[in-house]
Amino acid sequence: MARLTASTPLPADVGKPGYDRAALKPGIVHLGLGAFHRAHQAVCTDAALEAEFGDWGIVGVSLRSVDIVHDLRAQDGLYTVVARSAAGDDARVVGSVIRGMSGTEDREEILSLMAHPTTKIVTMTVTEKAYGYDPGSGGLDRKHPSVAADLADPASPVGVVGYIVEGLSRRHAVGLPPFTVLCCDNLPTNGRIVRRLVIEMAGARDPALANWIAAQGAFPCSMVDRIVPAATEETRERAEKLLGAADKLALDTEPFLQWVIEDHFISGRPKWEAGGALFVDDVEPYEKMKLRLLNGTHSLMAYLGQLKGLEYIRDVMAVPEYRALARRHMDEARKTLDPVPGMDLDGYMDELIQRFENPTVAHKTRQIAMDGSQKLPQRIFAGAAEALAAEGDADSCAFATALWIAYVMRTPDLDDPRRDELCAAASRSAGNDPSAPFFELPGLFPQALMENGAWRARVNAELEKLNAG
Ligand code: CS2
Repeated sequence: MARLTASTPLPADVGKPGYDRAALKPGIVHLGLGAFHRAHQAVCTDAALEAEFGDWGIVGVSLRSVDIVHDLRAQDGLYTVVARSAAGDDARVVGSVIRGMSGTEDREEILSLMAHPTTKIVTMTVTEKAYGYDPGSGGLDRKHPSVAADLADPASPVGVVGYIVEGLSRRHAVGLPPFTVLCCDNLPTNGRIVRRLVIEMAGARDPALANWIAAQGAFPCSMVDRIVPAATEETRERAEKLLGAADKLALDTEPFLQWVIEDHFISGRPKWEAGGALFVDDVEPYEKMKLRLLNGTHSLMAYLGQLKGLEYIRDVMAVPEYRALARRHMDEARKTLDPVPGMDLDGYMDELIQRFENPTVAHKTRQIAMDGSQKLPQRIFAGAAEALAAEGDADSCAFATALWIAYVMRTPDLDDPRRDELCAAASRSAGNDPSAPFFELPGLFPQALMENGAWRARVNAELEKLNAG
């Protein structure tokens, strides 16, 4: 079957870019061309362009992979997103990504584009582990491979922070304003974290550059939400049937999309509100809500599913006892949240349950279970520490922690950047304090949890139950 390209005639029931794509010029460089970006920000940008056309085309950069970039070129930047629910499939061909580039093949071109006057915003979705953030110091983890490489050779970056610093440095050198840096990863106060990492790395090469970024830069925080499972052969086959053309980049997702952004942009932005984005003064309450209610519960279910042999989140939700555990976790996490402006938290939680149950979304527990060391601090541990400080209940967080430890102990091919340390901890686990080697890992648990004997005993009790069962 012929490949999807700009000249493919699309069926009437498939959504398509409602603007003159040939006239679209780049204004955004996006780092991290994975499924999440393509089904979230790119979709929202498509709607923004339709509502108010402007020079906001996205040049998508994959820092490592070349295949996706080649596929994108072969399809003129086009791909399909199918929003799936029990009510049916809603397919849309997205046009906002006008080009792909790969860090492996096109580094110089990427940096030139970042330093070009037309680039107004650099956005990213590179996952938690890519930043080289040291939660202990709040700054750069100088042992992180790409951080170390970019500190040693800043003009030829390989990591996300290195690219941003080199791009900003080139703009500084020619008297251009900085681009706005918009982080779209699941980190709390993501903009503030990235700002600190960028300024620290810039300061290591040129204090004047760091001062300029600190004074002139903009790093709005944002909370992003859409469940986007990794694409499979089935995803591609479905898209092919809907389109009548082959699409190697097709994605399945859910109908839901949320994006909450601090409205602080140096040189303008697309009309993202047309795609459902909400602009607010302070994203933090929304981030906490999402990280603790959605992502925390997701992680709990992912480890539970992995331990019980359940492949998808929807399978975990189909077991009444496990569904109740998900609900219990949300009820506990909710108590640690401040009011969230304009949000009805009960309604949000009910909707989450429905989203997790969506029978048409095949979200693998294995996918969510990866990188636990990078995810649990903000999803589980921070909320547990706050709940205990307020003399509240953190039993479900103890249960989630025990599930993760049991999963680490039983998974020989663990997918986590701290794999070696975690496996070493697992091999030291023994006696009546089996979680102790995990609590000893640096920069993982907050001090308050490390020092809370009663909560640790609870983790151990849950772990023993899991190990016995
Ligand atoms: C998931 C998230 O993989 C994971 O860890 O919890 O990717 C989740 O699906 C998204 O944050 C939803 O917005």
